[in-house]
Amino acid sequence: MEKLVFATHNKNKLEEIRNILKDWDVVGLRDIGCETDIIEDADDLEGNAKIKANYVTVNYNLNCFADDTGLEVEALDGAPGVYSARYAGEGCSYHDNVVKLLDAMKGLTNRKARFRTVIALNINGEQHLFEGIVNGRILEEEHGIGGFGYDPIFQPDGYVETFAEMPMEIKNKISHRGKAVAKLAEFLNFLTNKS
Ligand code: ITT
Repeated sequence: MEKLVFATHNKNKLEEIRNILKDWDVVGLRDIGCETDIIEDADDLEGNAKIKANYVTVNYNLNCFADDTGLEVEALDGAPGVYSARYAGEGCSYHDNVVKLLDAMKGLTNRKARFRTVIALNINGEQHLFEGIVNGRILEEEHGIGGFGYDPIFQPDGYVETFAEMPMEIKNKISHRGKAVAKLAEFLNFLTNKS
């Protein structure tokens, strides 16, 4: 199996993606001895995904991809967006972010939101971008204990459960990252079959 680095320290994301890219030996940053916390200081998701993928390509010369995800809430003009990880401040927990968002949305009737993922793939000296979006709404309280991040308050359109109440396989099928990774997988299959 060909090795492909997923430039993340996030174990949840690594596990989710290994479940999707079953034909590849997907390894995380720690697996290649990279403990660096890569600074994601771009002002959009595309920029941050490129920063992380380029870091691995430049320093380790390995085929690599990175993703960046944001939760974009319509009534908050797209916030927390690119700041989703540190919405409640540097070093905050997932739960701090959820509490801050519920607070910011108190009394708002427009609960529409979407998760958006951008993946940057650096392979064979080229860079390719893939995007995945899932639309849904932010509930008024937390439901479920699965998943991570904002999952307990995000209900995807067409479902009565939040992401935190669904089996990972269902979330992966319909989620922002699932859709972006499906595009990535299709492209990787195309490359494999070509060679
Ligand atoms: P890396 O940069 O190390 O990959 P991260 O935790 O910063 O990991 P992202 O930049 O992709 O992850 O995502 C930013 C935040 O958005 C993340 O910290 C979560 O709070 C939230 N998030 C991302 N994907 C999510 C998902 O599938 N479900 C719920 N929340 C998610």
